[in-house]
Order: sequence, then C-alpha cells, then structure tokens
Amino acid sequence: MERTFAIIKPDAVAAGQSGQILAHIQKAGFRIAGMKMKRLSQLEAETFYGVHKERPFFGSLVTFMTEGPVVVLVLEAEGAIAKWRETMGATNPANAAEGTIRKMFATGIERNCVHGSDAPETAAVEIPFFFAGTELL
Ligand code: 3AN
Repeated sequence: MERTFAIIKPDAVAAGQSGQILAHIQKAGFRIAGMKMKRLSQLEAETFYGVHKERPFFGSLVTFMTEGPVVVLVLEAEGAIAKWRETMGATNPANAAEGTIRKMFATGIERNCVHGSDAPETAAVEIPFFFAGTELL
C-alpha cells in the first residue's frame, strides 16, 4: 500500500464541493488515512510551494492557497501517487480528461481545485509537513 498527500484547495472548499470530491475519492478506491480542515498561513503556503519560488505565478499561487480553508488529506491505495494524479486530471483543466476531478470542478490552471504529490519523494516530504504520525489512522 502506498500513501499520497492531497489538498482540496480553497476554490473547491468555498464552492461547497468538498463533499463531492471526497465521495469521488472514495469511489475511486482510496482509503482516507488522514483528513483535516485548516487555513494555510503565508509561510506554510510559501514553504509548501517552495519549488515554484522562481516561477512567475508564485505570488498569485500563495495568495490563492491562503484565501480560505483547505482540506488536507492522506490517501492510501495501491499505487496511490500515480492513481491520485490520474483521478485529479491534468494541471490545466482545459487538458483534463473527462471524468477527472479537475475536469469537473477546476476553473483554471491556478484555481484547479485539488493538489496531489507528484512522486514518492514529494509525498514523503508533504505528508509529514501537515500530519503527525499519530494523526494517520
Ligand atoms: P500540479 O498541481 O498538477 O502538480 P504544479 O506542481 O506544476 O502542478 O503546480 C502547482 C500549482 O501551481 C498548480 N496546482 C496550480 O495551482 C499552480 N500553477 C501551475 N502552473 C501554473 C501556471 N502556469 N499559471 C498559474 N498557476 C499555475
């Protein structure tokens, strides 16, 4: 079993889509090992997206990710990392496949409703960034 880290982003939480996204996650066959709602601080968002620091969209991305509460999740499944990337769909919803979460709920390349770790090394950093071991069930 593999674990990945996911976020339901502020756009989807504000739009009242968390429940539908969680239902989709469970229908897709993930077990939820950790879940909480929180509002990211500026420092948390900047640190979390540190790899994008030099990108032109960094400031805007941090503003977006701190504009309201998010739901942070640890999802478990066989091949969870690749499976969750597939379930989310492409970063830009215009390129996302039919039936993916981003195709259904994202409104743009930045406001793209969900996050998912892109590799085992990323999941290994992102999960403990938000969850203590005792919070994973
Ligand atoms: P993904 O979330 O699919 O792994 P990344 O890691 O390339 O995509 O980008 C992280 C986040 O940065 C995206 N989820 C999106 O919110 C934002 N983002 C990525 N590319 C752009 C872009 N060209 N313009 C604006 N925001 C972007």
